[in-house]
Amino acid sequence: MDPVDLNKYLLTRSYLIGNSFTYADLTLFNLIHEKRSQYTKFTHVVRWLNHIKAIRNCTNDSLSSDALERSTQEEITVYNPLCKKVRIMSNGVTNGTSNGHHEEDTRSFPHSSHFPGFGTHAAHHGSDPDKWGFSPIVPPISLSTTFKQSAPGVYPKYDYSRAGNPTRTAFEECIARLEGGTQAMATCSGLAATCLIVNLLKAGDHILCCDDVYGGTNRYFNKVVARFGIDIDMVDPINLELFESKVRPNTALVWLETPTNPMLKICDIKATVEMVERKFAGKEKPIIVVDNTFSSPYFQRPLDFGASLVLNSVTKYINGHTDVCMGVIATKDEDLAKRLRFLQLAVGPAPSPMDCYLALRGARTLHLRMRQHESNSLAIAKWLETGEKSQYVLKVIHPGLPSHPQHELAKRQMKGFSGMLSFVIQGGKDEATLFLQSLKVFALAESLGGYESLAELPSVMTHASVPPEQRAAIGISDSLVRLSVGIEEPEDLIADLAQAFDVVYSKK
Ligand code: P1T
Repeated sequence: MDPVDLNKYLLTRSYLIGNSFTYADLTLFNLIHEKRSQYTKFTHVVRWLNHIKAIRNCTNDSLSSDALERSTQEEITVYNPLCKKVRIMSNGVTNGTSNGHHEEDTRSFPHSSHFPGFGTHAAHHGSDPDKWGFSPIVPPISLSTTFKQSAPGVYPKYDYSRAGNPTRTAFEECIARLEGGTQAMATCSGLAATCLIVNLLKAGDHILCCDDVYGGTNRYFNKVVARFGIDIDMVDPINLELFESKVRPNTALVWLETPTNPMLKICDIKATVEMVERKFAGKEKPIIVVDNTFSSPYFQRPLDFGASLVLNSVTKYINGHTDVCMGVIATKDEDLAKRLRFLQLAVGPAPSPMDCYLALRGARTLHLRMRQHESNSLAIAKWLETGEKSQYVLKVIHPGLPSHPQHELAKRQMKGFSGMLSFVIQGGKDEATLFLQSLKVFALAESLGGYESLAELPSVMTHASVPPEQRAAIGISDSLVRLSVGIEEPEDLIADLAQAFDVVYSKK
């Protein structure tokens, strides 16, 4: 292979196989190094490495190679499929020695250990230009509600857009990949996704749900689903023994939300899955659902821990621009996917193609936004906990803080933290209200996960429908403020919070 062909091969291959590099590529790369003088120039390899660096952390599922760091022109670090570090020097020597000795991966939590290839998959999945016939890089918005049939009941893929639509498929393919699933089903809101899942149940079934969930989920379960002969128990998921004790023989659905809204409790997904498997050994197991909305698939993949279904309110981080209301369910379980696809058609919570287009566009930058949400929210959480106004803050709840009671579990289960945090402000409802009204960069509004910072009072806004005694038991008091930290400059956000504290407490 001459140098030019080699370059072309590597670059073309990186695109053709979804920006993934196989072990074979790495071997080829090592071979090139060994035979460099005969086959190619070092500059070609450097160009290739720069290219990989641009799409770093791209791997395929099995024998994938290369999160790659190139520290200098002279020294290049490759992470091979076993996540061992191999250093390659410009003189062709591997790892400073000629025997290719491997070092342990020393990358530190958070960020640096995110799911391999996430950014590349987010940017490309669902968009294969060739599937449309005219090779657009961006999937078209397909508005047609119906599709021509060649004979009654004979059609290539779609017949009616409630059941499926090409733009929706593009979005679903992307999310299935990002969640580590094989299939995804999009809906017209996050709650519609919840509703679709509940439609898998029947009268006489039991739902075991964690006690702290989005207020709308609580309301739907207790005020709507309960009317159809389905019992619901809402239990603290941190107390696994208690949680286990509420499992019944007719438990058909175990519902976790993690981190929870708004108390940011961390449910142990793996431990819950193991408990359910133990209790239902040899019997039909309940469906285990994890609402991943507060984390997004960038930081947490519940299917990897054995959850049957993962749900996201796309309205939040996945779309990320506060202009689409949608939901999505992903799974690896083909039978559940089939049943949910039937329900998409039979129940009808279809998202619009326009929204699918926007949500896919949002998903393309999920990884970039999540990193900024994380660093901004951590900066704010630390400032609230120890900064100049910390005397006005009784408690800060952020899973990334060592003070969070489940910080260690959060680090095990998640690759990082989103922009969500809650804190208890000194005083009561009046102080909290004045604080929220005084914010200038943060908007006082429900919802979360958008590029812009939002603040709210769960007890009278997102969780107003939760009965007061339940709110009190969970800790949703009138002085619990929830922040959805956006991607603005962190110093501007901190200055905004500081001036709002001044407004409230200068009056004291
Ligand atoms: O709003 P919708 O797209 O229907 O998503 C419902 C939903 C589901 N799951 C979680 C964890 C959520 O937080 C939400 C919606 N939450 C808000 C609107 C909120 O401000 O908390």
